[in-house]
Amino acid sequence: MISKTIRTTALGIFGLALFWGSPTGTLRAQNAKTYRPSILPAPAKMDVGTSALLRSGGIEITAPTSLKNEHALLEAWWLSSRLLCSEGGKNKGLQAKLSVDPSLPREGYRLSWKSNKLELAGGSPAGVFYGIQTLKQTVPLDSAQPEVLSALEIVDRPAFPYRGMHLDVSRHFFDVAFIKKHLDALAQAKMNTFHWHLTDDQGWRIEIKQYPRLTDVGAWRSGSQQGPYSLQYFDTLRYGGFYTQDQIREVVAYAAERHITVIPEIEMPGHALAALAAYPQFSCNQKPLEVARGWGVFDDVFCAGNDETFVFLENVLREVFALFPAPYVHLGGDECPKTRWKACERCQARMRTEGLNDEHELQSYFIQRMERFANANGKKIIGWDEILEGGLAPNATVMSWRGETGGKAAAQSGHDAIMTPGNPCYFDHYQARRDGEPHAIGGFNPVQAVYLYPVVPAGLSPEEAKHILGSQGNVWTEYMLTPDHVEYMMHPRMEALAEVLWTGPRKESDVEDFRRRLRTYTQHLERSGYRVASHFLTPEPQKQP
Ligand code: TNX
Repeated sequence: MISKTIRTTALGIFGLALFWGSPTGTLRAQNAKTYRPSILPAPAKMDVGTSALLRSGGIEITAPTSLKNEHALLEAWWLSSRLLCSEGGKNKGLQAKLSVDPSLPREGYRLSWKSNKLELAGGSPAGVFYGIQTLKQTVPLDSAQPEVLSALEIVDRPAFPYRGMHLDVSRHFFDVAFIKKHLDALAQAKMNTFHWHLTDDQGWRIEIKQYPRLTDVGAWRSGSQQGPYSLQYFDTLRYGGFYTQDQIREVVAYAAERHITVIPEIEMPGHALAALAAYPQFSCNQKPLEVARGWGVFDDVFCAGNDETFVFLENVLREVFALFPAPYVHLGGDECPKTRWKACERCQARMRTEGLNDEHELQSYFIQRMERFANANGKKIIGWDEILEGGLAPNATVMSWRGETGGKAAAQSGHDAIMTPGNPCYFDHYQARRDGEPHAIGGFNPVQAVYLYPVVPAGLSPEEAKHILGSQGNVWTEYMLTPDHVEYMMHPRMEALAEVLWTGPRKESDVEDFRRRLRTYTQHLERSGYRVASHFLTPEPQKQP
């Protein structure tokens, strides 16, 4: 057990100032305005009592060493919130006890805060961490006012085990500082998975020591498509960037401290132009190729007939597995045109020797072969729902993006699925129909649609429904050039999805309460420097489509 007492002089002075400032010389609960915390995602059960928690100075934390991080977080929060906790005018400081109670759900927690005693137990360190995220929202934003925090009893747990956000760093690149800020926002919303889309046609973003050209060549393009797709306008500026392996480790560790699993995505067999520009010998034509400057789907894909392609990809994945402790690796599998395979002698020969009837079965062969490698190395694979075509890899988890059909079919055949249907999980779609919105890829996914997303497709039996692990918001960045724009597209849609995934599917009648809590939450986000879209917070008439 470690136990620590911290007393900060600055806080003590603040405490005295408050007492002097009150008319009777003591600060009493009834004299102050009671602050009713607005927690987002809404906890499963919250009772707000009447006994007062007043501002006070010190904090004394008892916690087992397994909660070292959480201990530090609680301490940092207490000090930065400049709270003062006292009772009957006696400045007592906060006594906090953190613990792990394995009888609670793994990510769940129980929080009790009465007067100057706070007890927080989690089913695991993650549960304690989420309790602290809740705690951070119990404090009024402007701690200069002598508000009273009411006593709190919260029992909470997530509805879904997979609560994710995806970010495409290939179409546009975002540096480590941004990724960390992004992870902070995820953690605060109790999201537990970051799906990092690291490779695509327009840029390879992860250093692979054995294949330096992947980043020397594949991380850079000679220009970028600008403006609406229909304009077909390209600039001529060299654009790119990548993460070194040290940076990847730094991000993975940063995420782990926040109980976020980072799932890397290495796209195959399609969306591979950046890799093939670096190593054209793994394409069917084996001719020089360029990193894509424009968006879309490209015919040049990894050659499925060449054994060397598999050796290359296995070597790449070996390095990837060593960097990411996640149980999953995402192998893409989406939007792979079969044009080159149809004309490729090696691919056709592979189909004959393997007895494959068409190129869809060749795609299955490709993914299943890579799945065997991943499984043999202790990793499970995730693929976009195209991996269902031509036969699903035996242990694969399906990410359902073309509607719900893929996820439903996967669950019905006993496979796990993660629901990310374009509607409403694509956060690259418009969130409002009004003039002046920044250009988006299309579609319309307003916050409310995300908030009312039921996650589990209709028509599944309770057994099948267990295979729906959760959902994630996808942020494809063809039309998002800056961190500010990414945040504008993410918030508050991510918070809406976070509440669905944590609290459970929501009803129309929950919308106004969410909006109310979201206003406070947004103030917290904005104070921390996040850009938040305001359409849902201050609704205005929408244009007709
Ligand atoms: C489809 S979703 C893609 C991406 C695009 C996205 C744009 C998926 C598996 N593939 O390559 O960026 O649409 O919304």
